[in-house]
Amino acid sequence: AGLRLARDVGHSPDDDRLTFLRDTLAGLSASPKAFSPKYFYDAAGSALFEAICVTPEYYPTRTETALLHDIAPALAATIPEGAVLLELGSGASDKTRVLLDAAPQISAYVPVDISVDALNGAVERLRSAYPALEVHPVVGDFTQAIHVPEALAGRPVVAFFPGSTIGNFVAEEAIALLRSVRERLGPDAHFIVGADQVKPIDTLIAAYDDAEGVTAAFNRNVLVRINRELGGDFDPQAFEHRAVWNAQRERIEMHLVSRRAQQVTVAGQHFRFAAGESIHTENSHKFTPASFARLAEAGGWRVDQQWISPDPAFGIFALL
Ligand code: AVJ
Repeated sequence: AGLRLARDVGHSPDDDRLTFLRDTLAGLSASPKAFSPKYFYDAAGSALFEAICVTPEYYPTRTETALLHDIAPALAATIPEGAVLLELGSGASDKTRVLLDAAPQISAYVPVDISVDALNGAVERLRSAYPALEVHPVVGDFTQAIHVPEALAGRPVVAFFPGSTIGNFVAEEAIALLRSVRERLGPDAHFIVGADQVKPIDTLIAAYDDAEGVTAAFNRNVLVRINRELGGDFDPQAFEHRAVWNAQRERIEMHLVSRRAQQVTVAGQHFRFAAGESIHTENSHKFTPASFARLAEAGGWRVDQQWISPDPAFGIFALL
């Protein structure tokens, strides 16, 4: 309702569709086939992710939220007076409220998210709950769209990247993202990052393959989205949801595995699948305090403080 959303310069819904098309065709032409997890988050995918967060198996959201509550006073003490809180991949902005409640010195909030639907709902709710807070939403891919709006220039900046979304990136991409946050926000910026921790494999697998099949529906939804937005003819049920632990790379991988030999058409182009052939749809890297510190340092930051929850272990890292 009357909500104005900033877009990063040069980006329009048409550009977004073309980028999605180009990435999808490239992913289906690659070997092994792969998609970027950022395309999960259309309106239906964002809603399915919210549903995943309340399954009994998906511990990260409730664990991180509880940890945030526990450490809120300590975190708030690190946040400068008048700070701008800039959140990468803000989604429903539920965890943000814990910080906003604990740190009333935050003057402005800049949620950056690829899903306009998720942003709309979140911004409306935040504006009514925090009338004194300046809210400047930005629609865009946070790997490209990180900047403080002109109107807020000069205020101290605290970047916030909860949810272990950093785990979606391979090390090289995560380092590039950390570096770009540093470059764009300056040497005085703070960065609060949530990073899920390595733990027993059965706990990890269950979190990405819940009994009710919500994660399976979330995974298949990318095929539904391709059908609708790009003119595809995927039969989503002809693909099995699979979550596997890659021990060498310390990550959960999600795949969509073709149940049979089949051909799929997207935007007039044909792609063959062998029986058992997979599309790799997501990586969720898991960290230890040591592996996360190494990553942060490679990205131009150092860990100033860290908090790890009791099992299931989840980490929040304050970087400077
Ligand atoms: C939103 C990226 C943090 O990797 O755990 C949840 C997405 N994928 N279940 C994650 C997700 C499958 C989630 N992140």
